[in-house]
Amino acid sequence: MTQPGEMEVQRECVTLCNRDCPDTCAIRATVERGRVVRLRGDPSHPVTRGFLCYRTNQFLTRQYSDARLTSPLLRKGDAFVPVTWDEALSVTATRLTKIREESGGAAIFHYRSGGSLGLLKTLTDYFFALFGPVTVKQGDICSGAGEAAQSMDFGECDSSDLHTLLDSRHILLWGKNVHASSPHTLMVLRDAKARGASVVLIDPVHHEGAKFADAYHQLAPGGDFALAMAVAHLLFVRGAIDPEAARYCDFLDEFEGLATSQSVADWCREADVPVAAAEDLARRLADKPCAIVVGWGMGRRSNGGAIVRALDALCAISGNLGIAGGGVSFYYRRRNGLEGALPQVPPPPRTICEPLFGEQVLAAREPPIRALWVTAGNPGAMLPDSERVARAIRSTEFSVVVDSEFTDTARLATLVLPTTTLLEEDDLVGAYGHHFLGVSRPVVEPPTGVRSDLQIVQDLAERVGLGDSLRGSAREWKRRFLAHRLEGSGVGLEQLERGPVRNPLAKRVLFSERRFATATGRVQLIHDRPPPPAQPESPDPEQFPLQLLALSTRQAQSSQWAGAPPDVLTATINPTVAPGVSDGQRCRLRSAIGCIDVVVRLDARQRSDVVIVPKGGHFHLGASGNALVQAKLTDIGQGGALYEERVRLEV
Ligand SMILES: Nc1nc2c(c(=O)[nH]1)N[C@H]1C(S)=C(S)[C@@H](COP(=O)(O)OP(=O)(O)OC[C@H]3O[C@@H](n4cnc5c(=O)[nH]c(N)nc54)[C@H](O)[C@@H]3O)O[C@H]1N2
Ligand SMILES: Nc1nc2c(c(=O)[nH]1)N[C@H]1C(S)=C(S)[C@@H](COP(=O)(O)OP(=O)(O)OC[C@H]3O[C@@H](n4cnc5c(=O)[nH]c(N)nc54)[C@H](O)[C@@H]3O)O[C@H]1N2
Ligand code: SF4
Ligand SMILES: [Mo]
Repeated sequence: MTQPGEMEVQRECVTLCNRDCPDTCAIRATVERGRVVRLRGDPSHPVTRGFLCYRTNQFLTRQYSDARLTSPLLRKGDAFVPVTWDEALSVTATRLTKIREESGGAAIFHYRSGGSLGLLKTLTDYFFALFGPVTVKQGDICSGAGEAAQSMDFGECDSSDLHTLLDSRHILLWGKNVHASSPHTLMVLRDAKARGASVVLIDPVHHEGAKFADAYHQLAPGGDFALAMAVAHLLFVRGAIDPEAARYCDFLDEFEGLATSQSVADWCREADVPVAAAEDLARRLADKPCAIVVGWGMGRRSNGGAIVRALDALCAISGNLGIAGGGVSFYYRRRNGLEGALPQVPPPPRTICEPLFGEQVLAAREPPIRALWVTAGNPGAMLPDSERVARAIRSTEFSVVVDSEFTDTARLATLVLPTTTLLEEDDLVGAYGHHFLGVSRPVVEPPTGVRSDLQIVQDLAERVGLGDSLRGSAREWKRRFLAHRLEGSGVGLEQLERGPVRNPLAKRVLFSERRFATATGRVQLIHDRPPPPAQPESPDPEQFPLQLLALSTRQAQSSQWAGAPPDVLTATINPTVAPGVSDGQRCRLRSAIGCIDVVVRLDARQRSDVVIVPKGGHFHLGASGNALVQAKLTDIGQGGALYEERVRLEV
């Protein structure tokens, strides 16, 4: 036993992974003499089941990397110099207060992304709302279209329990790569298969899921709306519509009109699949229960919202909504019961649409955006039209980036503030891929010189006269968030500290009463294709024949790589795209707005109209897909249409 004053030799701690990932794993960390030496998944967590993904298994190299920031860095000309926290925060308080006095809160833009899913990160939003209110982002680069689609159709965006997939006869993975992006969902799919379910993948890209699936339909990118209409057409003509559908769906006749406005063969031609693909999906939807599991990637298109709405409609008319093993799952409401926990704040004076960050920050007038504060995001690498995003960040007088790494965005900032990592996090975390809630707790203390987001805004709040509103330890804030609704439902802090708990407010089977939070209480079936928003002109498809897909890779969490980030991206293409080009050859990818070097990987299983690169490459290395991608919006929800940029390969 350890004596007082003696350092423990070894201990094991449990925390929750806060990364922007659906799985929200419970991590068991082994700590020896104050240093984490091993990470593994908690075997007792029903979703984690004892393993972590590749990128978090490798996290200790990031945690203990020399590149870790441990001091505030203030720009002096082209260089950054280390400064004390006192200097960093007093400069910040002075500059922000002056800008607010001269130009109003709207001249300050607080941008927060998903680098940590901890709920306490919203306290930075809270601080800025009280200090300003300031300009904030609107829309969502990640899931804007899909969330808007489900909110329109059902009045909310949530899912039945992940484990209800064990009741499915068929599971349609529609535009989803669980092997790369949600490995713990894969385990549930394996169990469902062992119980007799069949799994089908619908995806233009051939990935590991294609081999895992019992059937694979490799449709044209963005062809999903047409394929869904072909399937709906078949369901209508075969009388495979739920006899009760008219009771809980509005616009059933109009939806039928839309689906049958074209022949099945014509819809399938549009989707570039054989009619047999639509037949296969119609048969499975009629053989209930059949679940549709919708990927987030597919919605990142200018018809992304319409696609998700079409899948919602398929699920509804086939009678798969509201039954265990059915459903159309896009997102799990990870903040259920935690929304609205903070006191009401004044609305923002202005918003910047996230996917249009570069253009809108540069165009902002009366007042212009004079200051930027970035929390848990790396827009310099992850937002489209990165050259313009960089210009926008540089155009501000004062920009602060809070991060543990010297990211592409940090490189552009005036001031960089070093913060904690997921192993030092003290927060409350809900998942967007299942219904378990939990707390993260520091496994080790952060290095000297590093502060949490909460400590940073608390110190700043004290300096600008808002100290009272932000005061409290992380644990006290967790308790305040839980007191809002969850404690009353039986989930208290002590209970969460013993281990993750299923959110009692989440329904096991969503919509089992077939009542919906829409104005009429019924499903709103899509019956018109929403017109695409006005967009930058598309380049000539003859000159730019490939669609660029910058997709999740096992090696990285967005721009956070397990090892060194690649200095050149691998571009996977079908060999017929570039006859004469050999595997491993260095080429260039060019779009209407940029050009990057790539190393070609030939893969005959891919379609000949796409090129696949990993997402998250670094801009300053010339290895970011977003240097090529124009900033475009999805049809609804102000999402980013990221996956339809036209490019060509140059030898
Ligand atoms: N390893 C790893 N895991 C991650 C992340 C990461 O960066 N790395 N990021 C996390 C984040 S932020 C998110 S939002 C989730 C993302 O989770 P997903 O959205 O599931 O993301 P991806 O794994 O990129 O899979 C998207 C799939 O959509 C397909 N797709 C693209 N266009 C179309 C289309 O038009 N139709 C159809 N049917 N399919 C299409 C792509 O080929 C790809 O297989 O993953 C999280 N998990
Ligand atoms: N072309 C293309 N672009 C894409 C995508 C794509 O598929 N293709 N995917 C899109 C998607 S789905 C998403 S969600 C976005 C992701 O975009 P971002 O959210 O910007 O992604 P990250 O690169 O993970 O940046 C998060 C940063 O937060 C930091 N961080 C981690 N923990 C903390 C913390 O506790 N506090 C603070 N202050 N910082 C922390 C990390 O070090 C990291 O630098 O990118 C989008 N961009
Ligand atoms: S990134 Fe996702 S899969 Fe990996 S450990 Fe974290 S929650 Fe689990
Ligand atoms: Mo995302």
